[in-house]
Formats: sequence, structure tokens, C-alpha cells
Amino acid sequence: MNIQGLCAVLTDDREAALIVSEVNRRYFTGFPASDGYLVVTRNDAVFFTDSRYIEAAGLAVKDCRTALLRRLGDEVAGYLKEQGITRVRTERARLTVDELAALKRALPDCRVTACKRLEKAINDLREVKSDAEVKAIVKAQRIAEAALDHVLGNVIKPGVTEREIGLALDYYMLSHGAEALSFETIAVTGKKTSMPHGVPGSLKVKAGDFITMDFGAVWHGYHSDMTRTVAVGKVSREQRKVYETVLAAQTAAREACRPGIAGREMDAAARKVIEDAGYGAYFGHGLGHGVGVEIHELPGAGPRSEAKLRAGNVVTDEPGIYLPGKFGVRIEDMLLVTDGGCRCLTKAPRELIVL
Ligand SMILES: [Mn+2]
Repeated sequence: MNIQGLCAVLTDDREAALIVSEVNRRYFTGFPASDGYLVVTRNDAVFFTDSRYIEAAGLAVKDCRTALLRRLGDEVAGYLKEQGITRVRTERARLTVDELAALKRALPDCRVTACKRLEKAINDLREVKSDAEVKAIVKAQRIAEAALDHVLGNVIKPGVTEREIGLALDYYMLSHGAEALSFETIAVTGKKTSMPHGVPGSLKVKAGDFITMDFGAVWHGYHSDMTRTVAVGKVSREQRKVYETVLAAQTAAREACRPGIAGREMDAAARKVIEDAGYGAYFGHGLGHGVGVEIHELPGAGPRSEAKLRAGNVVTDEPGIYLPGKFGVRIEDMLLVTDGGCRCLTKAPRELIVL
């Protein structure tokens, strides 16, 4: 179905789209392979892959034919010639200069161009999720939430290190259905919670500390992303105020999130709450980003995200306040933009948990 969306870029029967990058091949074929080429013409689509993958691809790939690849210059060039193709449009953003040169060398009978229109068409398709894609993201998210429940109930207590918390999240996700981690898990405590992307180390949790965990699972190629900040023992008045401000900012962005508003307007809704509370200088990053076959994809939801949101977009809503040398708070959910507004894909509670 998505492969057909690429045909709109092809102006006549002598043109082909060539998908080379691992992530876009996976998106269009549903099949993970470190190597291969998807060739789409107006009448046909073939996924060329080598002997390591050909049997599995033949069983798994539904939307196009599969063919054995030995050398790009043989099978793919031969196919293009047979189809009367003279022009090949390929990706731009994920192709190195070397790779483009190699494509041109291997396909000397075609005019090969790194095509802006193709790149945009791919992004347009990827940004709007089908029901099946949303289901995969939700499944990944449920695995991550179960991991959070596990560490809240069994792992986080005074004396445990950041690294132990991070590893417990990772082990739980990977042993409960995740095919991979969405990214390297962030688990930081104490003063390190003021570092938005701090690396888990040997620092130990103590009473009165915040613990920020930012993590996600991959399921059937689709990522999830969530952040929760919890406390142990007790919290100060300032900690509570910062937490409540971040929570209110996150809610404001969620309420603003609907089709037709620009990502930057969603960011602005959250940012205003944080600025009004006097913490504007301590929210340095953008509010959110798209999530799908990549952990960070379009559409963006930061101060410079001009693109308007559309129904089917999945974007994160993750404001934070980071007070250097003291502590930080971030809360992150994933929102699905719907016809009338948005639906939060994250089920975990957002209210401050003090363990
Ligand atoms: Mn995120």
C-alpha cells in the first residue's frame, strides 16, 4: 500500500524510484535486512536482496516481488533495462556521496539523481501512520510501561545505581517482547537529573532524589519513547513546584495538539507555561519529535517546526526543566494526532510518584 504512494513521484513509465537506506527499505517492505534495493516503477515493485535474506524475504514480504541480488550492476541494472527505465530517482537524506557515485557507476544506462521530491514523498508517507503502525507503536509502548512498573516495584530504592536501574529496564524490555531498545536508556538520579541526556553511571539513589528514566522498546520495527521522573523518600517544595510546572506544560501541549497547528505552536503552548512559572531559561530543548520506524523522525514539535500536524502523526510531548547543579524533571508521552485532536498513546500515570 505504501509502495504505491511512491508512484506519485514517477512522471512516466520510464522512471523508477530506488530505495536504498535500511530504514526506508524496512518501512516499505516490512522486512529488516542490512542490504538490498527496492525498485519501484509505475507498474511493478521488486525487492532485490542477497542470499543471506532471500528465503526469509520471500516468505515475509507481501507488497512486492523479491529477487536474488548478487551485484547491483547485474540484476538491478538488467531489470531496469528490461523495463525500459532510463531515469532513476533515489533518496537524498540517507545516501552518502560515495554511495550515490557507486549507484551511478553501477547503473550507467540510467540517469540517477538524488531526488528531493522522492525524499519528501517518503517522509509524507512515513509521517502519517496507518492503524497497523499505530498498533505496533502502542505494543512497543506497553512493553516499556511494563518495564517501568517493574523497576518502580522492584528496583528503585536508596543505594541502587543509575546503571542498575537502566539495565533493569533494558533486561525487562528485551525479555518481554522488545526486539531492540529504541535508544540507549537514560537513567539518572540526584544532581545528574539536570542533564537531559545524562549517561547512567555508578551514582546511587538516595532519599530526596529525583530519578529520570527515558527509554523505549522496538516492536516489529516500530519504536516507543517515554520519560518519567520519580522521587524516593521525600521531595522538597521546589522539586514539587518544578514537577507540577512540567506536568502543566505537558498538559498544555497535549491540549493544543490537533491537525492544522504547526509543531512550533504545540511547543509554544508548553513553553509558555514554563516561562510563566519563571523557568523559561531552563527548558533548552524542543518539545517533541515524530516517532515511527525511527526514534526521531518527522514531524518535529520544536520552536522551529513550521510543518502543520496531520491526523495520523505520532509526536512526543516532552517538556522539561533542568536546574544545573540541583535537579531536573522531564515527562514524556507519545500523542497520536486524530481528526478532532489527539490521543495519548502512553498509559503510565503522570502524577508525581514518591517511592
Ligand atoms: Mn523523545
